[in-house]
Amino acid sequence: MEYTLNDYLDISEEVAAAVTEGKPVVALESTILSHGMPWPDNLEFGKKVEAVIREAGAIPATMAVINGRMKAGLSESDLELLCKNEGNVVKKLSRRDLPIALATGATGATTVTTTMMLAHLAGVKFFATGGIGGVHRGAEKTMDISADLQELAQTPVAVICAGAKMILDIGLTLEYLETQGVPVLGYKTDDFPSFYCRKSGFGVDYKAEKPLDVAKLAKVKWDLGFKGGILIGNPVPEEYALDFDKMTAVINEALDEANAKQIHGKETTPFLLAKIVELTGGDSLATNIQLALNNARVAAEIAVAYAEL
Ligand code: PSU
Ligand code: MN
Repeated sequence: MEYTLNDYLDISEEVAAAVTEGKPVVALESTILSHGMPWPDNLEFGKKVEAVIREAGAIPATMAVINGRMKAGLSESDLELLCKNEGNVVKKLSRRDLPIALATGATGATTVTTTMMLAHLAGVKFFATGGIGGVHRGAEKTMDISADLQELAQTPVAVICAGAKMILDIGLTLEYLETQGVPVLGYKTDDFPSFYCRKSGFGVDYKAEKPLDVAKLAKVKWDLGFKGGILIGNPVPEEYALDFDKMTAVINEALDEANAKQIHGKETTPFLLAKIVELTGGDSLATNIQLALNNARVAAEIAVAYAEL
C-alpha cells in the first residue's frame, strides 16, 4: 500500500514553513526532558531552550512521539506531558523502539539517535543537545555502546553537544567515531569537552573558531553526499564548569551504585544522571541546563550561517 511521510510525521506549521523556505531550524531532543532532568526544572528548561534558539535567529523544533505520531515541533501541552511523565508513560525511544512506538500508538521521548532520525525526516540539519551517548566504561564486557554513535555514522545531521558525558569512556567513544568516519570538531577548543568539564584530555579533528567554519564543513560533506553527521563539541561556559577531580569521584560513586544495583540497558544513563544530581546537591543539574542552553545558542548561530551560504 502507498504511504506518505504524513501518515507518520506531523511537522508543525512554523517548522514546515521554515524548512521549505530554507530558514535556519534547530532540532531539540526530548529524552533530556523526560529522562534527563527532574520535574519541573525540565519544563522550565524546555521552554527556555526554545527561546534561546529564537533569540539567535532560528526556529526550534523539539522532537518526540505522541500517541504513535512522530512530531517535529511541539505544542505547549505536548511539552508539559513529556516533562511531567505521569505514571512513567513516556518511553525512551532509540532506533529500534521507534517502529514499535508508531505501530502501537505509544508516547515517547527521542534520544540523540531518534532526534537525528526525525530531524532528517523533517529536513532539519542542525541539532543541539547536552551530551551524546557513547561507549560506556566496561563496554568490552557489557557491549553497552550508545546507538547515538551509529546514528552519527549514518544520518546527515550536525549535533552540537558539550562533548560526551563524563560517565562514559571518552577515549573509546572517539575511537568509535573515527572508525565510523564522523568528523569531530571542537568549538573554539582543541580538546573534546567532557560535559560537566571543559576538557577530556582527548583532542578533536578540527578546531572551529566561528559558526561559519562549521557551516562550511557541513556543506562540503553533504554537497558530496557523504553519509552521516558531524559532531561539534562546545565546552560548558567557564562559570558553570565543575571541578574535574571532584566529578571523577562523584561519577565513580554513581557507577559503583549502578553496578551494585545491576542497572543496565537504557536505564543506565538516566540512573547515572539522576544519581549525579543527588551527589552534587543539584550542582550538576544547573551545569547540565547551562551547557545545553549554550549548545542551543551555538547551534542556532551555525544554522543561521549555513542558511546564508
Ligand atoms: N544529554 C543530556 N541529558 C540526557 C541525554 C543527553 O544532557 O539525558 C540523553 C540523550 O537522549 C542521549 C541519551 O541520546 O542520553 C543516551 O542514552 P544511552 O546512553 O542509553 O544511549
Ligand atoms: Mn546504552
